[in-house]
Amino acid sequence: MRHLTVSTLVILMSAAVSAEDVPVPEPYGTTKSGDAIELYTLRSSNGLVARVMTFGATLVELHVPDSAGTTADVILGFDDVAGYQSDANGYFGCTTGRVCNRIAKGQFSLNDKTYTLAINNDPNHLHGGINRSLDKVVWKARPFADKSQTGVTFSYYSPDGEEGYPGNLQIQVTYSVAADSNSVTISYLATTDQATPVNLTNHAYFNLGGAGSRSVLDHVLQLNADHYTPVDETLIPTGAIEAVEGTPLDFRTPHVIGARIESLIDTPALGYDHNYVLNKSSANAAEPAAVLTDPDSGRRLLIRTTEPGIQFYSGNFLNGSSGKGERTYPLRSALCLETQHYPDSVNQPQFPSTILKPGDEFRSTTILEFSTTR
Ligand SMILES: *[C@@H]1O[C@H](CO)[C@@H](O)[C@H](O)[C@H]1NC(C)=O
Ligand SMILES: *[C@@H]1O[C@H](CO)[C@@H](O)[C@H](O)[C@H]1NC(C)=O
Ligand SMILES: *[C@@H]1O[C@H](CO)[C@@H](O)[C@H](O)[C@H]1NC(C)=O
Ligand SMILES: CC(=O)N[C@H]1CO[C@H](CO)[C@@H](O)[C@@H]1O
Repeated sequence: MRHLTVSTLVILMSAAVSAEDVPVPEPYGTTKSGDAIELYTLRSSNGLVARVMTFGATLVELHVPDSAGTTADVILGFDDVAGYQSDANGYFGCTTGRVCNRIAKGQFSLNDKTYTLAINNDPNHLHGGINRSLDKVVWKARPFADKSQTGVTFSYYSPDGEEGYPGNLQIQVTYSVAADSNSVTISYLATTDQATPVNLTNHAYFNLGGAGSRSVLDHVLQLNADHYTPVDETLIPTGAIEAVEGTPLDFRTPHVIGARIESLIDTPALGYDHNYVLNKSSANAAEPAAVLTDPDSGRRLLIRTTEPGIQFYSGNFLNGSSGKGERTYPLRSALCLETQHYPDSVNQPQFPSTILKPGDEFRSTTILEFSTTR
């Protein structure tokens, strides 16, 4: 009987998600160049609330319940678009590309042509460039809702030569929240008319105790990775794939993040900032890549992805600048788990390819699944 009541309720609630629940745009400020930015709110019936905006197709807020049912916003960000255009923005929550992470010396060759990109992370190219990287452009939004989910599909047309990359690239990023879940799915689709490197990620900074909590060094992390890609002094992969076994990078079983970080502080990465090679049984399945737990609040995040790699970054450049609601973001008060192809793939023939060809589709999915430990 109780069962029947619950399922009837679920059916009623699902039926209640109709055209009127299609997320409506709210104003979120104006960019320096005068573009009006819109914010959309996606909700699940379990208390998860995600907010996304047209500037950079960015995940702005992500509220999830703790063990006691109290929600907190677990990602770093700002109160309006002006914050996202300020120097204090370390790619918070944005869509990163055309190619996330670094390309050595901002150069690559494709079909006998050499391409030169902006050097914005001396001596390398980082996260798609300077003025027109995907995190800094205004995307078109198409909100949607049906019985099972609500979401927004952002689209952007990047013309041939933008930020130095070849090909007219049509990109879509969809954020969706399943009606009766505590998860957010982020999926990407891109097509081109000339061969070009593409790999897109979301750059959310998490603190499961709530954005603005002092540290993530007490969070517990597990990564489904036996190997990583070691880097040189400019953080470019040497091309090797090495075992994590016997190093502070070994998160094959759960480890407290702060337990072994000391030995990495005097390295060029200043802490954790490493690409892990995910253990995959198949190239396309969205398999578990990482489990992050905050023992204090009991919040847990499971990340699944179709990507072959994940960058674990321990917030080594956060410096106490202020964000949402005047909270400050001190050193190592948040971390990123960026699902991706391996850095500098375009110059590393032995790494999985990131070249998208005309007629092919770039597709990639990452799922952020929240739960509690108690
Ligand atoms: C932190 O770094 C940002 C970006 O470099 C800079 O704009 C800001 O002033 C710094 N804040 C503090 C508190 O040092
Ligand atoms: C980026 O924009 C700034 C400010 O508008 C400009 O000074 C600079 O030349 C631009 N850089 C590139 C690489 O386009
Ligand atoms: C990865 O897969 C290998 C081979 O199946 C297995 O031996 C190893 O334990 C797996 N690693 C993790 C972290 O699960
Ligand atoms: C797993 C995945 O989606 N990776 C993509 C990275 O980019 C290349 C080129 O577009 C795709 O072929 C891969 O599928």
